[in-house]
Amino acid sequence: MTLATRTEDRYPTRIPAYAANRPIERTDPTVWSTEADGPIDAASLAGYEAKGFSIVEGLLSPAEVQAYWQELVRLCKDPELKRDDRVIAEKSANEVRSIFEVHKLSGLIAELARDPRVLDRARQLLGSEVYLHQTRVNYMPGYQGKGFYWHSDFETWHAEDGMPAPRAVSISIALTDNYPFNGGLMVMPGSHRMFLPCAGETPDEHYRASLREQEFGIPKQDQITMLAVDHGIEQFTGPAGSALLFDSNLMHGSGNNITPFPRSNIFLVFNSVANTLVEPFSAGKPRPEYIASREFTALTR
Ligand code: 6CS
Ligand code: FE
Repeated sequence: MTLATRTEDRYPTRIPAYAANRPIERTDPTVWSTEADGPIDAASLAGYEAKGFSIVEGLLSPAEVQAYWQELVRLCKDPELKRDDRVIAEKSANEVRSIFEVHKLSGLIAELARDPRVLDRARQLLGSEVYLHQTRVNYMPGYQGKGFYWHSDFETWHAEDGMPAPRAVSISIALTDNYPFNGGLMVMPGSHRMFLPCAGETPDEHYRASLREQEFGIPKQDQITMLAVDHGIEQFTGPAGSALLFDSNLMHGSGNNITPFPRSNIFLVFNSVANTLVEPFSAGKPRPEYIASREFTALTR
């Protein structure tokens, strides 16, 4: 590969420990367009710019929640799917943890990604046409649901999928009530403006372990402490049907769920068509396309 084609790496990560101890100031905008370009009003845009996330209460109606919940149950019980690589089981139990590329397994979810309430918000935040980088359903079942340690999604998508800049947004739609006690997502407001390089080299086929329990691409504790002290921690709680929109570089994590109440959501990740994947910035091979799509055609209604 000649130097000319190598995309400049403004967010180096998975580097030796001595070098991975200084946060990098984000050099990209968070919100890429204005109130005139979509359904999000100026105040909510300003909130998203400042905090790196925004909550939409009642994005889905109770009837829609019921329909998508049925879809999750159908997918979860599908015997064919059980052996599919896109189904990730919990580490400690034979329970479904996540199903990836769910927009290809469910026409209903494919439609949801094109719904103006979802698609127009993603376009407005990213200031361009968008495509689906990744979709999944997380079950976070009762009693056995294991959480996700603190991480930035963009750190992984940059290192392992070749995503050049943090110009992507995740939309997490709650299909069950999110309580503080059943593994609700925790976020550090404003942390999206700092990129924390992580130490260590990406192991081959890292995704086979990381999607169950991530060990590489997580920041050192003193860096997490610094962010938590500077920004605090907020938790996404709310009734089924609410949605959390969050920046790809927002520091987030969730606890285990030992309650009887599942914390299930649909997770749609939109990337800008101006930010399409190149070679991984810090991994040997790109991850499979069901985790990081390389179909860059813009989504239309
Ligand atoms: O590696 C990934 O792409 C996934 N891992 C986590 C913990 N969150 C984002 C994403 O779904
Ligand atoms: Fe994540």
